Amino acid sequence: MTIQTSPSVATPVIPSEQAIQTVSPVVALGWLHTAKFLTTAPQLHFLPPLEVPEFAFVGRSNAGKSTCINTLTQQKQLAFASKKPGRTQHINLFSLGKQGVTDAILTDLPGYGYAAVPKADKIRWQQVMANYLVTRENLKAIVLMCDPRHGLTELDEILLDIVRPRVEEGLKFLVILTKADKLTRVEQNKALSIMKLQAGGGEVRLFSAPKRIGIEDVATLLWQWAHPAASGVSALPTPAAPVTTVNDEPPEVADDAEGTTN
Ligand SMILES: Nc1nc2c(ncn2[C@@H]2O[C@H](COP(=O)(O)OP(=O)(O)OP(=O)(O)O)[C@@H](O)[C@H]2O)c(=O)[nH]1
Ligand SMILES: [Mg+2]
Repeated sequence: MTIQTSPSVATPVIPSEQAIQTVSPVVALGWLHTAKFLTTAPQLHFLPPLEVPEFAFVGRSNAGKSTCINTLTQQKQLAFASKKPGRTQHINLFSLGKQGVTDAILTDLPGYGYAAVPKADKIRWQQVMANYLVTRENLKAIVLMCDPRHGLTELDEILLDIVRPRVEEGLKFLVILTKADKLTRVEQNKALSIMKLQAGGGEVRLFSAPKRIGIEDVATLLWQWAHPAASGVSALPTPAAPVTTVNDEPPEVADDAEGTTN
């Protein structure tokens, strides 16, 4: 599979350093708990243009994206999590904000790499996702969910190539190593060290929904990214040119199903 992007036409804008606001995990989790379903769309152009920071949860099918959103928001069934890979099939937006004032968005994206999806659907979806990641103007951060037992897959690497120009321009990047409960402490530390090397300066966190590992840490990070200290600089990095061609209680957490391939 090859994914080509047209050359960037946007002038790179390097945001100046923004002071990091400190926040207690309780406040960050309280903020995430305000999450409400906003809308769902099969394609990018059906999404409403928004101005608040948006956090996109991406990754291999079955990696745990929907479960992570449910865990962070402490809502059992906000995002549709399932043992069967491929259950999230639309772009689903959830709004966050106290007193009914939306100040950020969580986006649950369909996973990739599920072998049973017909090839035409895979290609269509890859195009939708690439366009979303490259052109969504209010995208503030990419949260890449990765099962450390599998590491980065070929499709994860392609995704990283697609978003690299935007990350270089200031888009935040977080790798969440999911299902950390499946690893021993030694394996967790090893996975963390390896991913820190691969993440190229992005943040990396261990996470487990049933063992509640990493929840406060990830919640705090997302809150900080959504609320950079006022500095007169836009919180949102500049999007690049669109992709032109594509070929080719805590929520209940069941043990994960397999069935995905690259
Ligand atoms: N042991 C364990 N299982 C998890 C964890 N997170 C998710 N799972 C399980 O992994 C499976 C897939 O979870 P989902 O959240 O639906 O995964 P997804 O990435 O949204 O999958 P798609 O929508 O297909 O892309 C489910 O059976 C979850 O219960 C975790 O932290 N630990
Ligand atoms: Mg899902």
